Formats: sequence, structure tokens, C-alpha cells
Amino acid sequence: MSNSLPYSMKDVKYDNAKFRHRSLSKVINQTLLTHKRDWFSCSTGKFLALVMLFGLAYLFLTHTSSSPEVSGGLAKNVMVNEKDKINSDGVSGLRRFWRKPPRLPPRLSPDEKGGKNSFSHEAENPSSRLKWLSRQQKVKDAFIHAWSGYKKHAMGYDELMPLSLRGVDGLGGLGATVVDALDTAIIMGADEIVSEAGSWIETQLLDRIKHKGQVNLFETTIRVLGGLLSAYHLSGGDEGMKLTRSGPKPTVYLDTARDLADRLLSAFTASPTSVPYSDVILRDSSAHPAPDGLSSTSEVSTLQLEFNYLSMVSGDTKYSLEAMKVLEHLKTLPKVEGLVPIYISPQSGQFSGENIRLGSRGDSYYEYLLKVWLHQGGSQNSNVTYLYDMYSEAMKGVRNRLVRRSVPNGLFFVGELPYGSNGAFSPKMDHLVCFLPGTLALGATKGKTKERAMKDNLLKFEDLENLKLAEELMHTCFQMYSVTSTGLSPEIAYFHTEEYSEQGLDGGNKMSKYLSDIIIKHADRHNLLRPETVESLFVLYRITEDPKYREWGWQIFEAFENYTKVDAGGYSSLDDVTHIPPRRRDKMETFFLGETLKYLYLLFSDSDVIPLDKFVFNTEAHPLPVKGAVGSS
Ligand code: DMJ
Repeated sequence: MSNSLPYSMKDVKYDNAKFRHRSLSKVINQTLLTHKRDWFSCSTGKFLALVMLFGLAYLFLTHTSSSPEVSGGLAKNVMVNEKDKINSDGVSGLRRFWRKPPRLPPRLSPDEKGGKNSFSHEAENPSSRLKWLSRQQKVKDAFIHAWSGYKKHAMGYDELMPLSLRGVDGLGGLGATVVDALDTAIIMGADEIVSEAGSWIETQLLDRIKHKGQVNLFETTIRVLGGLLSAYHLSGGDEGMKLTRSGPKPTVYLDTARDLADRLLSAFTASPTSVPYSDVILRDSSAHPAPDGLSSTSEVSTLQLEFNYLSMVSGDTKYSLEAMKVLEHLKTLPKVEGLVPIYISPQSGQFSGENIRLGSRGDSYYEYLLKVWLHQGGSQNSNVTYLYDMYSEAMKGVRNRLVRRSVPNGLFFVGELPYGSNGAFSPKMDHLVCFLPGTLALGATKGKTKERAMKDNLLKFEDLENLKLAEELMHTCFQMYSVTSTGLSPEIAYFHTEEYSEQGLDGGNKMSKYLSDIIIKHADRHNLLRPETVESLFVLYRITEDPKYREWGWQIFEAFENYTKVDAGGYSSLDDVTHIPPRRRDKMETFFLGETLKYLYLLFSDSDVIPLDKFVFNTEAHPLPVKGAVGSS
């Protein structure tokens, strides 16, 4: 077990050579004086001395005195301007020849300083910007293709079955794809889709909400309620962004959201504790627990962004009050270094079982601790400090108890404790865990770029540790794609460790260095078009500005295009990512339009589109404005 991670901030290094800088005149004088006798004793020596003098003068006139490793774009500009000046003005160059260069201050290595990063702001380079904008257009084309299949064969159903060319209601029948896709269409400027989705919502959705039966509280909140609220803001509600003129008036989205939330509230009020039931019957606003009586921990703790924002924009506090009671209650329960079991009983209000993981049923508990805190104003709002404390404690727990490295190549991964803190460690990592790099990076800089956060001295040691872990895990998540024959990740991966190995279960890409680090069992080889890795790539790119994250995202996008695109419209899930051609599954999940394509689009966009310090993305990728940052306060 890695109790402390094998990395830490490097020691501050001073570049001694630069400290002992000597002026050019001193160098020449000293050289000539030292070798005076020998040099001038013969004519060859005299000749060489003259050549050296002219050579040095020439070198000085054609080069700047800037030290080349002053990193970043700003320094580069200075160098270019200086060079121009020197070339056009030999006199000033000669004057500088004799001037003593300024003594340089001690410098941190770029890593510690986080000053202008080594990527020289490639995003600002016009040809690179064009490249990414044209790739972004490809993502928009993919979104249009996905929507066109859905519209043609499944309009109004929750999901498209792209092979049998029909729709299916897997989420209670509220047209989940329509609502999940709407804000993606708004962000992409796909106006025709905004108007198709918007008018379906205006004419159909309220009626569906009034008459439909059982829905899952969590799924309906994150996809439908979250989608409506985000569309409300992005189309101009709450003094929002007015990104579109298509579709209905923003209040249509808000009114629909309120009606839905009023019914969902029964899950909270019917429960004997502050832990809500998992299921709601929409038509009579009643609620009941799941058949086994338990709710997932992630489900009951992943409602608060949406309910809080609804209270903010509607002026009715009841939504926020009910939802926040859950988190206040969770605060009081016993934990293992901030880590929690994946089940909880609404009957007793206590956790059930000992299974600890950041994959399914655990994941967004950790995500929302941070995001609800950020959304409520972060450190500006002392009422929610407990959420950040819970998050910070939990990430310590992750680092101490769940992070290990694979054999032979040392990939960092996040495993599970299926039997609690005293039981055996399992080197299993769901693809769902790949939300974590993004969350860790967001938590470290609070949505600012690393460069900005470093300059403003905002990063504590713990933030740097989390940021470093984010980058390591991001690499691992990308390798979960790279090791397979299709370039797409399986639903679950196991990692080869000293204690655990299995032969003959690799991903199939024989070129991959990590082929034997990652074990993919037969039952886990499917891909549901999930977003978590591209979500984290988007966040990591925005925060670190390292272009490699964009390149990785592009590779993943191309793999989706190659293996999941269905000619008749839409994209399909896959049965086995290790096999070419992969067998297709007859389902296009709503989150492919709501999340996966949205995050890819934003990964390739300029950084001021939905900036991370002004918006928080709910767990279904619906952006909601941070309290006080945009629109309502
Ligand atoms: C989405 O519905 C959400 O991102 C949720 O938090 C986890 N699972 C899916 C996507 O994989």
C-alpha cells in the first residue's frame, strides 16, 4: 500500500551558473590578460585574438542577453522584440555590449513555479487554434449525427436503439435524451436542434411529468432537472447567457423544472430520515425505497447542485433545504478517513455494508462534496466549509488507502475496499472512477488555471499533491483506452500488482507499453460511450493548459467515430473493446449527447467558453452558474 505517494514538491533549485554571471567585458579582459604573453608572442596569436574579438562582438550583436530558459510566451515575445531592436539599431547593441547585465533573481523550476508553463500557450497560436476549432466542428458534426438518429427513430423516448432503429424508455419516459442534449446544442450553437428539443419540451414534457409513473430520483434529477436548469440559464434566464434565440422562452424550462422538482421532493419528505428514498411515482407525487430498502450513497448525495440552484432562481428555499439536509446528515456519520460505504439506508439513516469504492454508487458523493461547496461560493461562504473539509479528508483517504501502482510500469490507479478498511484491497477500477482526475484538479485550483493559482499563491501542499495525482490518474485513464484494440476503454479494468495478476486478459493493442499492466476480464469488456475520461481531459486541459490532453481527447473521439458510429444515425455502445470489429450493443445512452460530446467540444474550445471558475458542471455535465458569479446571487 502506498501510504504516502512517491512524489513531492521538488526541492527549490537555484541555477548557480546564472547567479555567478560575469559581464562580457570581464570575460574578454580576463581571457586576454591571462593569456597575454602567449597570445601576442606570435602573429598567429595576434590574428586569433582579433578574430575572437570580432567574433564575440558579432555574437553579441545578433543575440539577445535574455536567458533562454525563462519559460513561456511572455519571455519569448520579449526576445523577439529585443532581437528586432538590435538588428535595426546596432548602436544600441554596442551600448549594451558594455552594460553589466542585471543580476538574476533566484528562480524556481517551472514545475514549482507554475509560472508561464512550458506549453507556451499553444492555444493562442493561430494555426493551432484553427486546428482545434476544425476538430471541434467534427465533434459538433458527431452531435448532429447522434441527434438525427434519435430524432428520426426515437423522438420522445428516453434513448435510441440505433441498431433496431427505435426508441426505448429506460429512464421513466421523460424523453431523457431530449433534455440531456439540449444544453449541449445550445453551447454548440446547433440552433435547429435547440429549437426541436425546446419545442418538444414546451409541448410534451409537462404532460409527461404529470402522468408518468416510477422514476429514479437521482437519474431524473441529474439528467432532466439539471438539463432544464442549465438550458434555463444558458438561454437567458436568471440574467443568464442568452447563448441562443431558438427554442421557447427560458421560463418554460424553469416552470417545467419546478413542476418536476415538486414531485421529486416526495422522496425526501416520505422518508423517516433525511436520507431520501430512491424512487418516485410522478403522477401522484409518492415515493418509496428500492426493493432492498437501500439507496446508493452517490445517489442521495448527488442532488444538491440542482435543488440549490432551483431555490436560487425560484426564490423558494424548500428545494435547497431538503437536499442540503442529506449532506448535513452525512457529515455526522462515521467514515474511514473520509471514505464511505456505497449503500445507505433511508430507514435508519446509517451506511449499510462496508464496500468502499469510487466507482459505481460511490463516485459522485466525492464529486458533489467539492462541487456543491464551489457552487455555493467556496471559501466565500462559511456555511458550507464542512463540505470542503469532508472532500479534503476523503481525498486524503483516497491517497492513503486506495491509490496503488501497477506492475511492471507503475501506472497509478484507484482500487477498492470491498470488505471495508480491514479487508483485502481489490485492484479493480471502474471507468466511472475517471471522473476523479478532473475533480482533483478542480479542487486544487478551484477552477483557475494552474498558472494563475501558482502566481496568486493559492496552492497548498495538499493541492499540489492532488494536482499531481490528478495528472497521474489522467494518464492511467487514457491508457485504459490505449491498451485496447479499438482505442476505447472497457467498463472495468483490473491492474496487475505484486499480489494480483491474470494471464491472457489484455486489451489487444500489442503496441502498448502498458499491455500487461491492465487486465480486462471478459465480463467487463463493454463500452457504454461513457464521458468520465473526456470530462477529466477537459478539466485537466483547462487547468494545466497542457496540449497533450487535447491530443488524447482527439484520439478517443476518433475511436468513437471509427467503431461506434452507426450509418443510419446515432452511435452504439459496444460489447467488446478488445476485438475488431467490435460487436455493437443496441443502445445510445443519453449521456453520450449530454456529456461525452459536450466535454469533447469544450476540450477543443477556447477557455472562456463556460469558464471553470464561473460554472460548476453537475454530474451529468449540465453547467450551472456559481453563486454570485453570473446571474442570480
Ligand atoms: C452519468 O449519468 C453521470 O455522469 C453519473 O454521475 C455517472 N454515470 C453516468 C455516465 O457514465
